[in-house]
Amino acid sequence: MHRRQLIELGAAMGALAEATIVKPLVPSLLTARDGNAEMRWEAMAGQGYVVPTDRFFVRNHTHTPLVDVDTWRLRLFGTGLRGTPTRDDPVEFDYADLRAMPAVQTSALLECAGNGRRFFASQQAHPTPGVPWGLGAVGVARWRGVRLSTVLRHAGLTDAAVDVQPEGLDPEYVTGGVNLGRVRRSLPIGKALDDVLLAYEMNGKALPADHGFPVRLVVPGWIGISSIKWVGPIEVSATALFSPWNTRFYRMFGPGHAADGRLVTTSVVKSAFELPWDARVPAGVDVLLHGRSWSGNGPIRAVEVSTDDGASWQAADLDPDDAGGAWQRWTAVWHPPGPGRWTLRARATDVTGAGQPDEAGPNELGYLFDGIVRHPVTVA
Ligand SMILES: Nc1nc2c(c(=O)[nH]1)N[C@H]1C(S)=C(S)[C@@H](COP(=O)(O)O)O[C@H]1N2
Ligand SMILES: [Mo]
Repeated sequence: MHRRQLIELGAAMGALAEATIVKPLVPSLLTARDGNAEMRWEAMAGQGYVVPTDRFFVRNHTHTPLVDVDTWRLRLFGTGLRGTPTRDDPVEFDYADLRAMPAVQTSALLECAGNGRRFFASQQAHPTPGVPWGLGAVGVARWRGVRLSTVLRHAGLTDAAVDVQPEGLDPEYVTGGVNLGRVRRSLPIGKALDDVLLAYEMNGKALPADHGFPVRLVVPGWIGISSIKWVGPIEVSATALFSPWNTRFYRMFGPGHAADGRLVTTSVVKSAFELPWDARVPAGVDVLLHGRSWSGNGPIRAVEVSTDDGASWQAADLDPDDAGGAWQRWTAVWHPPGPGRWTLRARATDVTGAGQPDEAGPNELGYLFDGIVRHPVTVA
């Protein structure tokens, strides 16, 4: 074998050994990014309300673990539970126990806090560390599972509980030579009892390995890190709980923020066209632009589109089926003035009146990009 072939073989084997995601990363559906995978927005063209599982984004701090459901247990412990069960002697539920509890189904949106991060660099000359997502680290799925509140009550929740901290069964996260332990992030008890799900199904099937099999949290409206995958232990505490995921990461740091940063909880307003980046559209015809907008604050009230560098804006037509939903599909007609390079813009306003500024608030770790994205299109 030639040296060159050997090198290629070695690289291929390395890629296999380092594969962090189980499902196939079909290039027309997903873009690989540093061991993570981003949905291609053009892969949503002609799709329904939910994102099919084959193109749902994946964000792994390490890699997808293969959890044995027969030995898997949810293990609840801490000072917020009756009798203060300990980590070594917790209240346990197995998979069948969860399946036997009242089930609920909901369509909820999941979005990485860093979705849109690359636009801090490309549009605002402010590059940050972290996965350089475009707009595809987001998706809506149909989740089925049991309410976290139901499980907490079965486990003996007391009035003293203030924080609930689920922990993943994926490998411990090591960064900069320091082992930060298992991925975990606390939720205040108010949110935990409100609308949080312990989901065991996604889009009508058992959770896939990459999305948290056997059980994950789904925390509607809150940034993706809240929705811990492969959950095993859950600490329920009468005092506040801290981890690097609420002290060091997922906080807004930098000018305009306190020295210890501001905790990120809910997602911001965003909009995306269901088009490839640098899409090519034929000249001389009207184009029906399709897109979706969403916000962690609640439903979208209005969407506007500009095709002339923001000089004028037209109201997009909102799909009435999505009113009050996890995201909002919309369309707008565009008459391209002629061949050449054009830039499309979309901006949405949510029920709270929050909109999308020309520039997102810069922050050191590149979270919560809510700026208007300039989407290049070539008419030829
Ligand atoms: N245990 C565990 N849970 C996790 C993560 C992880 O690496 N480990 N990543 C989080 C982040 S940052 C995001 S954005 C979402 C992504 O969920 P998905 O991969 O199902 O799209 O999962 C969250 N839950
Ligand atoms: Mo994330």
